[in-house]
Amino acid sequence: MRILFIYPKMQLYVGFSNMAPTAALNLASFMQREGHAVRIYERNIDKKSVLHALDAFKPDVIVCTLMFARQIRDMQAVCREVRALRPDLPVLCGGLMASHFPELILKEGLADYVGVGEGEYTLLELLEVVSGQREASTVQSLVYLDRDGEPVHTPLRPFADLGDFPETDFSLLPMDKYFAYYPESPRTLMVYASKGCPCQCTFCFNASYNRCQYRTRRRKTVLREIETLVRDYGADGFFFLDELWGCDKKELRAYCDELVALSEKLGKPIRWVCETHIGMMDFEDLERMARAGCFMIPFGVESGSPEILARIKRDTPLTGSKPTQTTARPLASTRCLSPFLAFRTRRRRRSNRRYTLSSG
Ligand code: B12
Ligand code: SF4
Repeated sequence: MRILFIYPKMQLYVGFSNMAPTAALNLASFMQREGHAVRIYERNIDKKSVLHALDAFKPDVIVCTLMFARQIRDMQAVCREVRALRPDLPVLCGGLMASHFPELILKEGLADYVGVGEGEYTLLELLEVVSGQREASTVQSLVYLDRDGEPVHTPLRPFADLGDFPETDFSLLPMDKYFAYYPESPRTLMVYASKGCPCQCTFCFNASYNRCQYRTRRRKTVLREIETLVRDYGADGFFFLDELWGCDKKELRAYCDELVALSEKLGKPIRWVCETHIGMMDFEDLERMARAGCFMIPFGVESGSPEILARIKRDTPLTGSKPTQTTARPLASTRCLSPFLAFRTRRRRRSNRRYTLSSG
């Protein structure tokens, strides 16, 4: 089938640069490997109308990725246009935001089906539904409206092995439009090595979206992607999108060693940023990461108060020496940033601040 992926406008705040829609890009790469023709109509970059996208590609189906609430307005506009121009085209939707509010999308008439969570196998099966070869009720992780307009939720599917997914095909997007600027690496692009996190912080999407499962991609695939982005697209830095980079210590060490080797092979430094859990890293890890090119680690501290941390289930035991701004600083200028202090109560504010300052 011919699949037109639509990524609605992000309406980013001033200061955010455009970033590649990794979710749509990975899904499109997978569907391409499965033999479908794909194109991504990226509304943050492509200023042409949807009519142009429909005429140029002549899709059989529309797949819309909705990651954030701020994309809904644009999705409404673009879906209305698609419905008016090509009422015959099925519209399928997925992504983080759609996964959390599928009924809203369906009742607004924005899509015919909503896939919940990771889309690769759900979308593959959904294509059989829209081509009349399969009943929607047999597709896991799907939400749709029955004849009476009542939502039907099928059971969630088990997680796939990320090793079965193909290498990302970056040629599907104009990657040079997505460089993020850091003084250490002015041409930074995004990659990911794993999905999910074993922790269950109450405020985080991880428990519902990833069901607290941590899964890794094949290291070789990720490193090949990094090599392609440096060699063919001129990237000099990477932001790992993983929820919890380095959760598997063996992988952490292997990545660091292989990034050093890759940087020697390419003859240029590879700088990178990752996000992780403050309780997981010890000095040795940080040193290794800094040597391998890591220059920034935005940690979420949330609160310094043990009581609040317990209440939000953010009290995973801290091991090793606590890495903080102070301990990380001497490591080849690695920055440990963003002590996100999201949880404060008026009564506890003073003790919270005291704990936070003493632990940071
Ligand atoms: C990259 C990223 C960004 C980038 C987005 C760039 C872009 N163009 O997409 C930037 C920096 C702009 C960003 C901004 C924000 N972000 Co952000 N971001 C992420 C991050 C790190 C990665 C998302 C990603 O691409 N994952 C990789 C892809 C491959 O995984 P995936 O999403 O599961 O992909 C699958 C599904 O999307 C599905 N799918 C997609 N389309 C379809 C279609 C169909 C039909 C089907 C079946 C399936 C399907 O299939 C995909 C492939 O498997 C996540 C955390 C994370 N690690 O996921 C946070 C995250 C999504 N962000 C978050 C937040 C809060 C924000 C901000 C609101 C922060 C802020 N306060 O400003 C802003 C919002 C910006 C806006 N305008 O609305 C939260 C959302 C929380 C929630 N409950 O929804 C997250 C989860 C981080 C967190 N732990 O809190 N973010
Ligand atoms: S450690 Fe981070 S990614 Fe994991 S559940 Fe907590 S906030 Fe979410």
